[in-house]
Amino acid sequence: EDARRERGGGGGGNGGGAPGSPGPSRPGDGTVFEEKDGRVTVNILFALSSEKNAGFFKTGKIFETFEAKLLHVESRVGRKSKNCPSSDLEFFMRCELHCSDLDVFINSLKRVADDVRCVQEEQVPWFPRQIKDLDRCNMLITKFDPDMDQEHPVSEAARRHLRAGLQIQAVSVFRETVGDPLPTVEYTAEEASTWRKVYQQLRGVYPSLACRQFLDGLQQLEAECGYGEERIPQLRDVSAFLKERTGFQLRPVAGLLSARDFLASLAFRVFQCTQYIRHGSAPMHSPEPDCCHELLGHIPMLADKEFAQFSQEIGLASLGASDEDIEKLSTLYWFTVEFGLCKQGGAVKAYGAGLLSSYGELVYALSNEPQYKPFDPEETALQPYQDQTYQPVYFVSESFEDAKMKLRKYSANIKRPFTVRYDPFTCSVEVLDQP
Ligand code: HBI
Ligand code: NLE
Ligand code: FE
Repeated sequence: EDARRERGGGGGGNGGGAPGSPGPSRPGDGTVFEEKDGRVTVNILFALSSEKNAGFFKTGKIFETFEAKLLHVESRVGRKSKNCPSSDLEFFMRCELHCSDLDVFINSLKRVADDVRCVQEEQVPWFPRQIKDLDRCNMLITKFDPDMDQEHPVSEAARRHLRAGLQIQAVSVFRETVGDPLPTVEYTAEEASTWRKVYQQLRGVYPSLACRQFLDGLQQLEAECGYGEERIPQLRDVSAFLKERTGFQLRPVAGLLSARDFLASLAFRVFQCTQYIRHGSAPMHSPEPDCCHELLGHIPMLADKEFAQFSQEIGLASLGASDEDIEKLSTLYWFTVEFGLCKQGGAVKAYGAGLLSSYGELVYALSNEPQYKPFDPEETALQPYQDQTYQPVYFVSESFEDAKMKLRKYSANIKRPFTVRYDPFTCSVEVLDQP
């Protein structure tokens, strides 16, 4: 809960920590909003250490003295930051007061509280800068209730998995470097049989329907990573395999993440994977991701260098983007990484993971029945999409190279007050402020 609020997104106050770190800010820098009659609205953040907790009442006195009208108050357990090593509680207050009082008001607060700052109304949403920050973005959106959804039966494993979800998320992405490997799962005989059905049926149509890069990846996985109908590959082995090919690594996740969180991890070449398997009664299509979808749909593609880079670039474009831009990038992701088609040797082939893991939709998508449009980010980003059944329209790319160049051009036009650059040596993003 704390981590959520830390991020400042959605409802209520703002938790600070915008890119370029606002630091102590002054009136006139966009943090203060002039209202009528010389009164202004300010967002103020301050911290109180445990020793100074009595200070809270002193701050109250200051608000009273300046006749500051409180509009919103939040408190939370503080981060132990450099600025304020012993901060125990942080307060966020939005208030209205007379603009001529502002300087004195802030200075008075500084006498009784630590780390006093005005924070901007419209902040850039928080985003991860380093791979380890991904631990702070894992908002699960459980779009379905495993006990309630009659239309889409969910396997027992999925149920267990969802319940254990938060525990899984608590595990650090650093587990591999600190020698704590990804969890392995013991699948039941019934689950193994679901995998076998899915594998056999899809494997039969891949040679004619899947793109070349996918077939190459799958072949390598079969030769080197234990892929086959016999058993469900473990994320641990697959992650190690991918890391060597394209630097992508896997992270277990308990279900659907918010689009913002999901896309952010791609910026670091981290792919969030579910580990449970779909219900045995519906092997040919699952509306939610499951391990068949991740292992068969995504992994072979992520072993391709060009495609890996395409995926990472969507992720980089999403960092700190507005909700509206996230929605568009998410739609682009949907119609490319999940449901994309591409031209190859005079034919159209599938490269989208949602197709490559669903026998039903794979055959349908290439049946000439649905509508086909050329991939054009500006247009594709606005196409409404379907996440419960087959897509009514698919977008066809000329090649990954072409899709990547088009996406780059599109991303360059996304309005952000900074640019990001990925540093592969430190696996972190550098944030460059624009003038
Ligand atoms: N979360 N775990 C998981 N897997 C996905 O494929 C996924 C997600 N959250 C959001 C999402 N996909 C879509 O919104 C994409 O279009 C980003
Ligand atoms: N429909 C896909 C499948 O059945 O594997 C999963 C899509 C997940 C977005
Ligand atoms: Fe997917």
